[in-house]
Amino acid sequence: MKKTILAMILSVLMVGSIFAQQKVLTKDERMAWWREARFGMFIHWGVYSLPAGTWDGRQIGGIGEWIMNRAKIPVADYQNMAKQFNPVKYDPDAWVKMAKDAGMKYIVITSKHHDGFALFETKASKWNVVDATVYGKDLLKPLAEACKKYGIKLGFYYSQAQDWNNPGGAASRKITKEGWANPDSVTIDAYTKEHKGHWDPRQEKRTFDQYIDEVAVPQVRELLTNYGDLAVLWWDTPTNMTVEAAKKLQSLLALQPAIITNDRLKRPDFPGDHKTPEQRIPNLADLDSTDWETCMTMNGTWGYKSYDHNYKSPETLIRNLLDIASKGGNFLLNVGPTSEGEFPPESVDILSKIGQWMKVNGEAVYGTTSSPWGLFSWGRCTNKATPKGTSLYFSVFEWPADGKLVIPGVKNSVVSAKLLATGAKVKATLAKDGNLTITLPSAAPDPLASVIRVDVKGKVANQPVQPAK
Ligand code: JFZ
Repeated sequence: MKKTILAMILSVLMVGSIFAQQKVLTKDERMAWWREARFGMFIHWGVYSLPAGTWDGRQIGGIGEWIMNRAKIPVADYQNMAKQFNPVKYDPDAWVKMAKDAGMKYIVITSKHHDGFALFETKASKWNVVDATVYGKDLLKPLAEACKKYGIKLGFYYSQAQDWNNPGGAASRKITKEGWANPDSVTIDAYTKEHKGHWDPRQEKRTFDQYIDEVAVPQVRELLTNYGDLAVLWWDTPTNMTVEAAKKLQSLLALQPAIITNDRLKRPDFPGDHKTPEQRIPNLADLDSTDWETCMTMNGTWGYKSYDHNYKSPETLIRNLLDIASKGGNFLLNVGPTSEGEFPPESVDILSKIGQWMKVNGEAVYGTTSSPWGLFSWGRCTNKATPKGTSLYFSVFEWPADGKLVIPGVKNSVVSAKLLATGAKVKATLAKDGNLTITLPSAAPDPLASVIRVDVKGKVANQPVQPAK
């Protein structure tokens, strides 16, 4: 008896001292690396990469990871299909290296998407890569190791509410235009209407609350415990979420004191640390001081679809990144690997082209803050405080025909100006009226986006947004 009491007192003291050592971080402290990073990789990977957009010989419309819902595939059939999931070419080291070489600073991967399939070892459900596939190994452990090796931050996407295979999980019928390749082809049959989105009685063998307690909460605890330091927890689609369920999930985040979360746990009471505009870049006028991250696909789907080759150009994606950085946001660019575990060749090519550009021009992105001028018709601006003043980065999309770039309202004296692409100095003259005229070579040195860095003295005040030449 005495021993038990002594043991209890000791353990209370130990837990107390662990908490005492744990410094509570402010939001600014937690967000510091994220605001500096600006660019990350989203990875949507799961057993949906195996049908890759085709079921029963039919091409299923919409985004690939929704195939089970879109084609109303019965639970047994979907799980039977998944047994063949065997990503023998999965090379997490190569994945992380591709992200790093592209200039990305963090990775967010779908640990469990709406089909409920866990890419990790879990005691809460047999519906996971170890127990339900021939592959039989945790996919996230080696990714976490590779991220550590290359100094890339790792985040987990977790679909906390929607789960079409673990009984009790929600099934959304609400289809927003964003995220769907062809919203017109959506049909909702009478059964799913009556069954709140479900299409298989097996999906209703538990209540939503039971699902939260028996699957979501234990799995999120596993994710926050078994993979070392986690940078981000990316919730998604709060269908049917209750405040109680959200509180349970949110309280688990204390397991990772530095973690950052998004605004998709439950709306509107759980805003998280940042907003998540999807497939679009917000207009300047719609932004407030809240941190934000645009997530976007390279083609038209998040999860791999064998026949979607409609990729955006590296030029568009680099300009998107510059547009986003000029407005103070982050860019989370998606890759949907194949069921064998490879990035689609188009994605590999795009990543390497972005990487080549970032190697030369990355300083116009990392650690920058939004443009003091708003948008220019010919391009974008980012800026960064230096020990002596400010570096202004002008990214030119439309090269001026007369070789002159005029920036109005400049009050700081110019120290130097150069093209990042060639390193060549350019003439930058500040007139009395505040017009800064940069004289450029006749052709753009980089067809994707040419950056001119102008170092000025002092801080640069925000300018009234005005259309510039
Ligand atoms: C969700 C998922 O359903 C989709 O599969 C993908 O993972 C994507 C990143 O997130 O889709 C959404 C979520 C939110 C909105 C639209 C699509 N939204 O807020 O408009």
